[in-house]
Order: sequence, then C-alpha cells, then structure tokens
Amino acid sequence: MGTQETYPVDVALIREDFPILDRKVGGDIETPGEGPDDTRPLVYLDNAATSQTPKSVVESIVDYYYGYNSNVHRGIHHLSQEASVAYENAHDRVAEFIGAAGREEIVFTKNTTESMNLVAYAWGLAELGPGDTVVLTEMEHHASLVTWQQIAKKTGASVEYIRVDDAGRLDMDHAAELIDDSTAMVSVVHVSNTLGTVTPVAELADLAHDHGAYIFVDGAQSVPTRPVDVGDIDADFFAFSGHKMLGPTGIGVLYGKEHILEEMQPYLYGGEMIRSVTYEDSTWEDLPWKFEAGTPVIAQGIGLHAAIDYLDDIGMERVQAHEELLAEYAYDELSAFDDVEIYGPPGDERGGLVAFNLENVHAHDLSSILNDHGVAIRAGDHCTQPLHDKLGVPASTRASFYIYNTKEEIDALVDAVDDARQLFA
Ligand code: C6P
Repeated sequence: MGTQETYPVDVALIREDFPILDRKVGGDIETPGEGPDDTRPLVYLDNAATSQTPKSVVESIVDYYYGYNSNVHRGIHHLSQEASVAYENAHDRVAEFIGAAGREEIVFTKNTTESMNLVAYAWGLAELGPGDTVVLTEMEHHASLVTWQQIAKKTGASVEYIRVDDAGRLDMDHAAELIDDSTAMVSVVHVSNTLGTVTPVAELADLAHDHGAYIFVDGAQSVPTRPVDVGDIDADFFAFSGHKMLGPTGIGVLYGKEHILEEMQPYLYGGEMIRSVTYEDSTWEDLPWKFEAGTPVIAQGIGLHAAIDYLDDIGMERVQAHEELLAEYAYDELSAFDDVEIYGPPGDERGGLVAFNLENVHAHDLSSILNDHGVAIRAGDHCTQPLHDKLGVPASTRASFYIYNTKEEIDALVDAVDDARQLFA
C-alpha cells in the first residue's frame, strides 16, 4: 500500500470504509460472500461496471429500514413524513452536486439507461419526425445508441455518428459537419466506458445550441470520477447511475432543464405522478414528481445522498486526480508489453480505465486467467458493440479504477497479464 503522500487521496483510510476489499476469492461461488475455499486476495478493477459501497452508504440504508421505512408523499403519519423529507433532500443533494438549479430538475430513475429511455420516449416520440437527425458519437454506450436507434425507427428521424479518430479522440471537425439545422438532439457520452476518451461536451453543447438542437450528456462514467457542473456544460439533459459512484444499485438520475421538463409529457403513468384524476382525464404533479410514477426508489435515493456526501468529503478534484494517476500508470505499464494493444487516447488524456487485448488471446480467456489471480476486470464488448466492430475486435479486457485502488493492484494486474502471456506463448 502506498503512503498518503503517494496519492491525491488517502487510499489507506478510504479502504477501511470498504470491508469487501479485504475479502478473498477463488473458491465455491454457490454461496455469495467469502467461503473457506477462497484463497486469493481480491483485486477489484471493475469499477466502471459497478463501484464498491462504503459503510456510510450501507448504514444510511440500514438507518432508513430500521428507523423510518415508509412510503413517501402518501401518509401524513410521522414515518412517512420523515421518509418524504429524506427522499426530497436526496434530490436537493444531487442538484447541488452537479450544479442544477434545484430538485425540479432532478428525476430519480432506475439507472442511466432508464434516464435515456425517459427522454427518448417522452421527448423524442413527441418531437422527432422525418427530416430530423439525432447525432451520436461512434463510442456511445448501447443505453444511448440502441435507444435513439429505436426512437428514430418509430419517428422516421435518422441517426448519425460523429467519428472517433485512430487515436481515440472525437473528430470535432466531423461534429461541426454533422450538427446542422436538421439536428434535433445531440446525445453524447461524456467519458467513454471503453476508450476512456473525454468528450468536449461544452463545445458540443455550443454547436447543438447554435443549430437549435438539444444536447443530452451521458455522464455514467464522468459524474463518479470528476467534478461535473451541468450549468457550465450547458447540458439540456444529463444522466448517470448511483451504482458507479459508491451508491446502491437501482437508482439513476436524469437532470433536465426545468423549462424543458415542464413542457414534456410524462413517460410513465400511475400513482404519485398525478395531481388530480377523474374518470375522464388527469393532471400531473409538479416537477420532478411528474416523472416518478409509482412508489419511487426511496432507500436508493437515501443511499445515493450518502454516497455523494462521501465523495464530496474527499473532493471531486482529488478523485479525478487519483483516477488519472492510476490510468496513466496502468497505461504505461501495459504499454511495455509489445503484444498488448490498448484502445483509446494516451495515458494522460483519459478517464480512469484502460481497455486492451493480448495478441491472439480472446478477452474472455485472458479475464479468466486474471480471475485465477483474484483480479476482477471486465471482458466483453462493454455495451459498445459497434465501437468494437470499428476497432476490429469482438471484445476487449478492461481494467477500471476508483478511489480505493492502488498502484500495487495495477502491478498485480500487470503480473497476471504477464503470466497469461507466458501461458499462451
Ligand atoms: N456501463 C460498464 O461499462 P446503467 O447500466 O444504466 O447503470 O448504465 C449504462 C451506461 C450508460 N453509459 C455509459 C457510458 C456506461 O458506461 C453505462 C454502463 C457499464 O461496465 C455496464 S455496460
């Protein structure tokens, strides 16, 4: 373990808050949790898929279930009022964290994917038609790519893709060519979950707005790892997931500018989202509740609040610096192997992840060997299948880092990759 001086964050102290990082793996998987056959120390480098959860987040959820578990906005009894206040405060906390104007602009969903679908269905189906284009990038996650593809099919709109160049950077000249007066929506990933590329979203927002289009930023990999201010970007919509930023699964966020959300019709209908209902018609609740039909994600929202408190205590600038330090270190170490191909921009230009392939070895075989060393990474197409087609590979192996990871863990990854090289040589 490096000393505090080595890292922008106090890794040793942070690790004490994550009991799971002390467990061993490798034995029987039928019973979750460490068993007697588990012998290898866990090296968790799959944070872009899901991050681990600190004690304070788990405790916030336990406090809710043990202390004030109740439905929100329904009862006037004491517990329901406590739960409602906590749930509403969670919206305020998220708004503050990403620079939104207030809770009116923060809709809780299940995940980034649902946030994307909400806008695609509620806004896209109503507003798009033949002649309109939706501009994406070649490195979109399926959450955005598949969703807009389907909405385009339903509405007669077309989808266009901004090129990613050979160095893994977004081709901004191509962006300027594609975004024109036919563009209705520019929907772009902020930090690519495969290449680690950081998209110049504020510049793209200017381009979109110059042509009267909206911009939707997929922040699933950016909000967990760097300071984000939706106002600075001038994003019209912005989405992310709690489970990639120390929060629980089952909660996502959709940010939308208030005046746009105000004009949109609901996506889901039912209880909680209505103001009045007759046998003939219904009217809608105020924002953001108009978009939160049914019993919402109460425990998850409370957990996300605690996760944001935890990250804010560290400071997002430090989180970013730690991510970048580890990404650059991993990039440099893996680059030393001439049979390892790394995808995306250079080490000093990327978010905290590195996707790569070992020559002549399928990513799944490599990840299985890494697993034998206790190293948890992700192998596959990472929900960017068209991007992998463009790269000319069916899959890649991806290591992704977070605040509790160390250089020693990257060394363990690199040693395991080296073992695989010997095995397959
Ligand atoms: N990526 C990974 O890379 P959900 O599953 O809805 O919480 O998040 C979807 C999503 C959207 N955009 C980007 C850029 C993402 O990285 C993800 C999730 C995970 O391992 C799962 S494919």
